[in-house]
Amino acid sequence: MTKVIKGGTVVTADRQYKADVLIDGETILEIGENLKGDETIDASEAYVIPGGIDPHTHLEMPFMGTTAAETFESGTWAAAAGGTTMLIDFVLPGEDGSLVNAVNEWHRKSGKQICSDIGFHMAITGWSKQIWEEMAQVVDMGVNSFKHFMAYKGALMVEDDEMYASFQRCKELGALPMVHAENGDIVAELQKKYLAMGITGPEGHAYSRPPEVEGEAANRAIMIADAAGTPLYIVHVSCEQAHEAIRRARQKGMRVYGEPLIQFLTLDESEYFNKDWEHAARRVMSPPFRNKEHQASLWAGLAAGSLQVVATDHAAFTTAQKHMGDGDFTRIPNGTGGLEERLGVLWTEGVDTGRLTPEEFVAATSTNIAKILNIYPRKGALVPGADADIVVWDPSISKTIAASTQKSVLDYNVFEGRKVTAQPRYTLSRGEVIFAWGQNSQPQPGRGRFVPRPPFSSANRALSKWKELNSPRKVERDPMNIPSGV
Ligand code: DUC
Ligand code: ZN
Ligand code: ZN
Ligand code: ZN
Repeated sequence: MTKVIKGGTVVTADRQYKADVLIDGETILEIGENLKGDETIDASEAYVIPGGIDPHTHLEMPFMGTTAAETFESGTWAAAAGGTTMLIDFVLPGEDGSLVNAVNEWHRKSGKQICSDIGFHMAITGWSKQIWEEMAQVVDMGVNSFKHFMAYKGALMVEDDEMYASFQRCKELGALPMVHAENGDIVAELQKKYLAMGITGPEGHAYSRPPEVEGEAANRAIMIADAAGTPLYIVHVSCEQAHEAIRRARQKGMRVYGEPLIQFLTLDESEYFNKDWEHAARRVMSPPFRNKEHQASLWAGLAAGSLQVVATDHAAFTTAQKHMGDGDFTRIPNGTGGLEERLGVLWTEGVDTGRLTPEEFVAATSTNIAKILNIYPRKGALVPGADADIVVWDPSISKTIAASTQKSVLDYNVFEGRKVTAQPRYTLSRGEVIFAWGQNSQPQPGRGRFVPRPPFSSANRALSKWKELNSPRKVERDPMNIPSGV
């Protein structure tokens, strides 16, 4: 069975051109003029883009005494409705601390539910011989990225020596280290300080996590990555201080990647101040929203290429869950939604305003992260042989974002009332239409697949020591890197 997407303007990360896209089964067969297929999908007056990839979600994540409300089913449906055909979810180790068991648990939770394809990152929340060993198994299971929390002291936070050891292990295994960059010690001090001052509401969350705390951690993580000889991916970059660290590192030839969130680009810190408790608490996430100067820095970074990826950190807690933190901002579950809105809001605030070209939009929502996570060109590209994850992106469909019409299970939307100027006419996942504008049918849960991501070749691993690392000599396992058994 073939399908042809007809009459649209194909937009990739580097160009736009009029062409039809012929799909055979699950993959793209040909891109060219006057193509014919068994079935026709109309793309006239629309763009044809690679499906969005959201590299940062927390579906059904146990966190801060509760579990994120978005399920793999509702999350992948919401994603499809917004033009996102793949998401990468963060696996957190459970009580037993086993990474392998955690990956299996995420497969168990997600497998029957997912409506589109997914991948996993693994979180490193401590350090032991078992973790060191299991990291190799996790890479064999198709997970080639490990995230380190520099915040959440007493819970998820890792120390510098642990991070250094883990980064070296990543280097050996061809995996990409990632960090949540916030200085957890300073955050803990500031939380105590503001609570002691009687500031207990959500504004205390913003006060206790200033940009300096993020900038310090970003700089430290970059230096540790350089010492370990690995690239580094910094998740949820919210401020100029972290962006500056990334810019500087890249200028020196280091492979450091930065991921601003759609929320940080378009929502600012005024959401926390002089607002009712619920309004502010629904927007509590870490790092918090910043002021307009920081937003301008992030937009500039996307245009200049010093920031590469726009994600959501979709961690959806209902209003009832947010109320768990009544009377103490440190207990408000951290997280906001955005999976369904990411492309529409970025198009409206980025492309419509002239801040981004359509090609830069495609790069930031799909192509760049596919390259960074080693799934390109199977994902993130419109080329023959690639998975037919494709969106017919229609700049004549506008809508006003409202919780009442979203696919997400949340009972609110942080973008409520915002008008977006383009939406998917069709979303295809491996050749199947899983969303059509104006129709409300849900894609089949369980049709999605886990996409294993292979380890990187040594050329991709190198940072500033790239010449040394790039030599054909196989990297020896370094006995100094084996933890003494905590
Ligand atoms: N930040 C959040 O806001 N939620 C989930 C985890 C994180 O780092
Ligand atoms: Zn984080
Ligand atoms: Zn996150
Ligand atoms: Zn309450």
